[in-house]
Amino acid sequence: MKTIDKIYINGEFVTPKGTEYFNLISPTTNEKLGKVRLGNTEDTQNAIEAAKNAFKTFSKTTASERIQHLKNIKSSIEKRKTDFVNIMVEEYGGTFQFASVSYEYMLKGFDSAINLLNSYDFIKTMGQSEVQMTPIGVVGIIIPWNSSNGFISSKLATAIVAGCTTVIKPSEMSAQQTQLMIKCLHDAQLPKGIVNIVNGLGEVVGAEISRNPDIAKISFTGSTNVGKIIAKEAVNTMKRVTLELGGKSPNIILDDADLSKAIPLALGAAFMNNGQACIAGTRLLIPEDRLDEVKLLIKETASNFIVGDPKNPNTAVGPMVSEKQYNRVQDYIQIGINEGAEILIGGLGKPEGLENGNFVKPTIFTNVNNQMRIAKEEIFGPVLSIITYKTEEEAIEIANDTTYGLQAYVSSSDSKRAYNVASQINAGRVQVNGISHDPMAPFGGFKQSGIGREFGTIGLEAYLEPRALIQPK
Ligand code: TXE
Repeated sequence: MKTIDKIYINGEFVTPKGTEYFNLISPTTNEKLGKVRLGNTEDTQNAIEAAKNAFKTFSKTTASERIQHLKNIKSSIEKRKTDFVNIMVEEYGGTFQFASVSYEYMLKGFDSAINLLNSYDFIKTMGQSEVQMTPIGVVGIIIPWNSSNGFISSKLATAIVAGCTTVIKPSEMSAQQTQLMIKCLHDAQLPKGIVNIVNGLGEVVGAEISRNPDIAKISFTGSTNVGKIIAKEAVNTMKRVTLELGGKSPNIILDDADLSKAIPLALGAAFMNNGQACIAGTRLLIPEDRLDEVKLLIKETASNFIVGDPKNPNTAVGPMVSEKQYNRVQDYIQIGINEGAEILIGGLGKPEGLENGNFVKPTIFTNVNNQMRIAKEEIFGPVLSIITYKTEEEAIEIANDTTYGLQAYVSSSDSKRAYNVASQINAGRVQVNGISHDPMAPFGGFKQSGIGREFGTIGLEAYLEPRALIQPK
């Protein structure tokens, strides 16, 4: 049983002033793994103070100094691959496969950050003026549980590229993963105060970050509801916000697509990260006259999917992060049934032999229309809705008929045609004939999927403030 009773402020492990604990529960067995002591408002203020002081010097560091810090963090993370993967599997229930890929992405993220520092022009000429891209200040980073260390590392790396200092609030449910990351950052011997991490509740630590005038910008990933709360609070002190929120991503399979490729991809997109992914492809748009073929192929493909112990390297879908999340997904499956959708695979309840954990049967609904709640709302579990269409125009219309716009998927045998369709979808990223991650491409959403972008040059500029120096000719 582990007790995590330290937070990280000004380069030191300190005991929080907050005295409450949060229990860490295994998603796989529902046994208690340990507990974490939660920071309070005063802890958050101390962290912000440390970041504010550190900013005075860190904002003036050179590109080569920042590159060295990024290299040090990367090498420290490289020494602990097994721990990163195992703790993610144990604490969060991410599959071994997913945890391994996430770990590799983390490392690649540092390479991209170093490339960015080598290539980005912090002083530009615009018109007849010199435009200096200056670090914005202390950045508050508020993140969820579904890829905790991935979010910490990518947002922190961008902050370091920009010359910003940080106060990070991860989810209380990710305390062991956070602790491991803190050890790596500490071993990397970063200058004191450039990274401060406070475990705690959203309404306490997150709320203080949102309201404190010494935070210049917030980078948030999480639910659309909490994103709105943060944005409302942030406006009081004119903090900049980058919000990466929910999604209900459409996956359009065009009538000429090779289904033997498109269907496994569709299931991969729907069930990635146990379905707990903002970019999950949760609405599968199928040409009406290929529905029977699709159903057959889905049943065949899904029958090979292993649901179960996330430690097993062959497992495709592990448990939901918490009992609360399990119940939420069950509620949505019931809603789908009540709305008249038909279950192609899966359904209510736990898979046989997995009654102890928060396991959901991966569920695919047919006979869904785009106005049903299961097609409109983010479920955040392995639940996929199949919607049929008659024409390409109708497919695009259905894809765009959503309040979200984070990601979309298009499959076609003709990549020019796929690009043409992709160009008409209102989403921040469209994956064409596959799924990949490009850490230099902007990531973020149209509409209620958020504000702003992370990654690459566009993501970096959200951590910078332009200052134009102008003098009369
Ligand atoms: O997310 P929250 P939750 C969606 C998904 C899921 C639902 C609820 O649909 O079922 O959200 O998950 C902090 N001020 N996503 O409740 O609440 C909180 O402590 C400041 C989508 O876990 O959005 C955590 O650190 N901060 C998503 C972070 O916000 C506050 C990923 C995210 O938690 C706060 C996760 C407040 N008032 C869930 N309240 C995605 N897009 O990837 C909470 N927080």
